Amino acid sequence: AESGYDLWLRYVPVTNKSLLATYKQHTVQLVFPAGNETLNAAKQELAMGMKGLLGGPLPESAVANKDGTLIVGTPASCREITAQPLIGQLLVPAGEEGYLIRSVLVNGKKCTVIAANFNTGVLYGVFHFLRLLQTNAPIARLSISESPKVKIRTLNHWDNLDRTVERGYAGQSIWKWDELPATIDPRYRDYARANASIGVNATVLTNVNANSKILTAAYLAKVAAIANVFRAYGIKVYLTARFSSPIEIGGLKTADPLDPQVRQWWTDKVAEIYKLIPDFGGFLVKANSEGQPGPQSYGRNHADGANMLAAAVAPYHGTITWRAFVYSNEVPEDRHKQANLEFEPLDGKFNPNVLVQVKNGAIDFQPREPFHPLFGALKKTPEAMEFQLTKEYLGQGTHLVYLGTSFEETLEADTYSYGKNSQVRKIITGEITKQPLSEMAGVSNIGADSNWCGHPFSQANWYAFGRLAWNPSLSAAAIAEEWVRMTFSNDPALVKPVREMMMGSREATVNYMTPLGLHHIMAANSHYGPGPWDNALPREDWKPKYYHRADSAGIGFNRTSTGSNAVSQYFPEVRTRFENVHTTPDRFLLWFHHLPWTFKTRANKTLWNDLVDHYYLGVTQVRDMQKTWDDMEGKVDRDRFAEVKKLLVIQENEARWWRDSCLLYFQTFSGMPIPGGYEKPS
Ligand code: GCW
Repeated sequence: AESGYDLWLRYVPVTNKSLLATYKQHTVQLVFPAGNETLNAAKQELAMGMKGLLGGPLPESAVANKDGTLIVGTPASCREITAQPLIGQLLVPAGEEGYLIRSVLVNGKKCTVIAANFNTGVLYGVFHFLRLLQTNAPIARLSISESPKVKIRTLNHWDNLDRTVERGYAGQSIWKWDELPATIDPRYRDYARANASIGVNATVLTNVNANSKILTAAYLAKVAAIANVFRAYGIKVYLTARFSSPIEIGGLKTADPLDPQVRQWWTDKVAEIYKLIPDFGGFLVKANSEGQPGPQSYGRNHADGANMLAAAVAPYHGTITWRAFVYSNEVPEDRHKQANLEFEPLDGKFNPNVLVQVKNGAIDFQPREPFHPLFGALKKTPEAMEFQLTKEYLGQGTHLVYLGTSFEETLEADTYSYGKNSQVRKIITGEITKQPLSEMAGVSNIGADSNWCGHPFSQANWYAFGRLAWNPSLSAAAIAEEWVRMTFSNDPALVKPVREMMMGSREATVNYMTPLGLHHIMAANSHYGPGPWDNALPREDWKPKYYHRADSAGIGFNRTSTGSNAVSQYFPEVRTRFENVHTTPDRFLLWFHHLPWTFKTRANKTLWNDLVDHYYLGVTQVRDMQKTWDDMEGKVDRDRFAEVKKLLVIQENEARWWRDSCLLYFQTFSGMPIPGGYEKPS
């Protein structure tokens, strides 16, 4: 039975006869001397892949003496590569993690070379080569050169030490703290393989709502055991640091970042960590947000806090990623503005090994948000991207929502921070900011479920994240296609419809949940299901009314200069576009404007009718997804077919639940009818 455990690394036989023949022609034998754990990992993967895809491992040879030899390694590991001056030249721009895959003549023989400057690049190159076969791509004339555009490509696990996962919908945490370090779950290695296959090179093992216990000696030994597995795959381990750790596990009276004893405590703690884990990556910190401790508790600011930790890890080349997701204990006038208000004044005050990590939007991983106004606003500080892979506000474990399109939308948004064409992606990579450090993080959707991510299609979000962190210019559609081919099949009758279903899936969810710029109208606490009505939560800004502001006059959050003026935090071109209702794109209409129910939208409808149409369209789109999937019967193994089918039934039900609840609720304000021709809300 197909459990989905193998993710996109299934390595099933190539069925197309003529392709199989050419693939075999180009993989007649293997020259791959491997003398260390990373090269061994790459070699094992290649053997596994070849066996699955082509039916057998390649015979090994010391020299390239036949056409069709595959040569793999670095100039240091492989003489056939050392002997090629051209390869050496081409490798210069590949840097630390890059690689090339080329069809070249070696000793007069037609060979394929997978070469890198360093071992991890070889591993990445091998995965790329396997991907070519997995996706049935041609391999006869290759001239591929790749290197990552972002330096730190990180999964953020919101995993707790008791194995619960905050906003996790795929079972318990895969980190089995109770049996570590003695027992090493084989799954850690498969996790590393999956990540290396998409270029993820960093993982934060613990929740940003951190527990200081992770920094005790007993837990650090467990962390070291995990790091020992990941090292071969080029993955560095990071931890979250609870700011009050010096008090909680250090016995100090304060955690004031300017207190010499506190600073010494962190210096010693970091030394202890690096003794166990010489390649430890550093810390991710959530401070003074949602009740977490932080420097502000001592009258200090984010830079004081970050720099204290940065100084401690700097001698070991560690980094500090400091989150800009700040949400205070006092009810803000508009929480949209808080991050810019707190961080803009600190630009230039952070140590060089600090990154500020910004969520894609200013509220909180909504089905759709405009890009965060902090992107491009910090000119002297590297800004890291934080995307969410786990679908907290997006149907969680049950709805099929491909987030590649959502990531792409944010990465391609133009901030105008350095003039026109200052896309978010160029800020993240450092292309226009010239920042030497860069990072993209994804809040993990991984758990102990047999298929890792809960919904079979949620694996695509992990995959898309990794591919975009490697190269933020890739297209969501191309990534979806790769994933479909590797995860399901290369059958053209499956690839195109399933890819298109994925490409439309997020828009469908926006339509049945929060169309036209609505946001945060989910059920309280769980954030699952609709909840636009009042709730019993104790704070005004925890009630959906704070966001949708519906009344008899209209609906929407006025964030223009006559309202909260959050638009003022965007660069002038963007600000003016959002300030004016006529230049605000439909998708952000109610995000920035409070409009009368009878307002005429671009579609030349009343706002009410447009809203109704979007909610109904969302349901129709889910039904179309069901039809598409039904056609895949027999083209996908029975287990995964049945599981997705079952989940789509739930999704259709819940899309109607969303539509009907929201429309019936908003109708109490608009007092307008559902236009004729539509099925009745139930
Ligand atoms: O969206 C909120 C989530 C919290 C999360 C927080 C954050 C880790 O509801 O569960 O806490 O964001 O990103 O810090």
